[in-house]
Amino acid sequence: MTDASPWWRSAAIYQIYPRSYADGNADGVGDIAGIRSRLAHLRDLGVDALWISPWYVSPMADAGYDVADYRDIDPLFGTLREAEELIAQAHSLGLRVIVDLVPNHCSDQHPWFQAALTAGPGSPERSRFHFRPGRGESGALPPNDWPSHFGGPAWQRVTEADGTPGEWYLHLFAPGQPDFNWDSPAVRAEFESILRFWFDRGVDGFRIDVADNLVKHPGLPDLAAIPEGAPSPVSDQDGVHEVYRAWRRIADSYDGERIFVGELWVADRQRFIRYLRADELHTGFNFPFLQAEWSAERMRAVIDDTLAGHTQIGAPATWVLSNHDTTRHVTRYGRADSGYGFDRRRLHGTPVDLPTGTRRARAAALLTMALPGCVYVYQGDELGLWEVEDIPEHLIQDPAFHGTDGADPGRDGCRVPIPWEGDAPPFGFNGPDTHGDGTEPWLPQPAVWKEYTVAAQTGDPDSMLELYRRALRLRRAEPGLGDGPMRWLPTDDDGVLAFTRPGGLTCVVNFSRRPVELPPHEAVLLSSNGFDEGRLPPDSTVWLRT
Ligand code: TEU
Repeated sequence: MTDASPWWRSAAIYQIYPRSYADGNADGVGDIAGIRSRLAHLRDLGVDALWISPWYVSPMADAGYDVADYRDIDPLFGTLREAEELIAQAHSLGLRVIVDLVPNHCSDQHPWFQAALTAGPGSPERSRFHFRPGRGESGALPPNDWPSHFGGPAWQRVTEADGTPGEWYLHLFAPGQPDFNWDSPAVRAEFESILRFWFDRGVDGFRIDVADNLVKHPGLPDLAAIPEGAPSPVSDQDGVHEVYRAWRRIADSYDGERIFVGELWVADRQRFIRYLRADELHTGFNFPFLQAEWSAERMRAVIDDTLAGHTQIGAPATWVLSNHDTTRHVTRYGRADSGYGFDRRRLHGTPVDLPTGTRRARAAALLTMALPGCVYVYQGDELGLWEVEDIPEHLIQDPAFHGTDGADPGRDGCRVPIPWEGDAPPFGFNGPDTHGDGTEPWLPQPAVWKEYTVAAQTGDPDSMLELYRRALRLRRAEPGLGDGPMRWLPTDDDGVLAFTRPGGLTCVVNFSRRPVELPPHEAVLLSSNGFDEGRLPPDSTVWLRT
């Protein structure tokens, strides 16, 4: 990490899911006051930046990913003033702030969508969205065969002003999330203005929600009409790159390296890196890495593929283990099938070996922090939290659950409020003075999390939290970590990965079932799970000075 390299090529970035981080007004839902009261945790952890999931005005049809006003804060979370104060406070602690931008769709309560409903078919107001007549004699069938990610068709029929059933609008996600029409100049201008609004307030960057989905194939063709192997009509259309070129010009017009990170579910690496060309986005989430099973072969393949692609384009890689949409990795790595392929339905409730998942999560943390590029920490990763799979159904809020009548267990299991301190729920979630009383957190926390609170883990050398703190501190101090080259080292065992970084830092990961000899070294800098008679035990990582 040289001084000349911009911050975003090496950063450790912490994801805050605001409704579950900390609750400042004790109403059971996290908020900006809560984040501000717990910012010191992030400073002590040693991250460089925080990314805050959406905090804008929203009816919460999808936990804030349905935005009704992009320039104000939802009262559930606080006020615009508080957001500005949070940005300033974070900056004073040396933390950068990335906000979440949701450009693919808004809320059905957004004034533009409300105006589109009123204005009627053929109006300029409707041209900002994808309105179409239905199929069939009376237009009672959806305009095409696209499914929504949250179950059912991606189309909802509206009632026109005269009370008759009318056109349909496209929503790739919940019905409360109408998709914008990115062919509309008004939509493009609006988002450029929104970028400026937040850049003017000092934010250091944007995470772009479903960044590859904005532009749709013209004509919105049926999926059934797309030849096998042809590109999807809803994702990764070539036209989307022009949007990001325009955004990059705006970011570059501000001082201080303002950045974009794209949520890009683009599996083809060559297609993925096109988003990271020098005049487009700075970085994108490396989901193939998140999805990989816990095996040396698979991990090495995905690391090689990642680095080959990113080197080709000159962009830094990112390493992500979990986020607010995916099964927590302690749980994933504790399952016989440790990959992630959006198959929550298949894997939910299948056996989990938490001790093994936790060992592997520790090893994975050190692996990600030793790899070249940026590393992401999802709130609770640093506490070793796992997916909560027994949330009572009546408390589940995720539209992925409700839209599929529960066939998809949804994502609330990785969104359970953070345990901060104390012996009983809400574990200080709604303030240090209110444990044991006050309003219940919006999702219940497991009672055993009393051993996983920030307070309980602080000072315990064996805790996940202290491992993260030590690792992040070392990562910052070691000039060879973060951005820069890495070189694989040969190993005797094909269940072991070893690589070295500049400055003589070697990282060894043992995926095998046997303890393995360490390569020659001067010193042990950090180990995820200790040693077994001087050898590296299974499911462990060590950082060596060589
Ligand atoms: O997620 C987009 C996405 O493709 C998935 O991760 C999605 O959560 C999954 O398909 C649902 O089963 C982003 C946000 O991260 C997610 O929280 C939002 O729900 C979604 O976009 C819509 O804004």
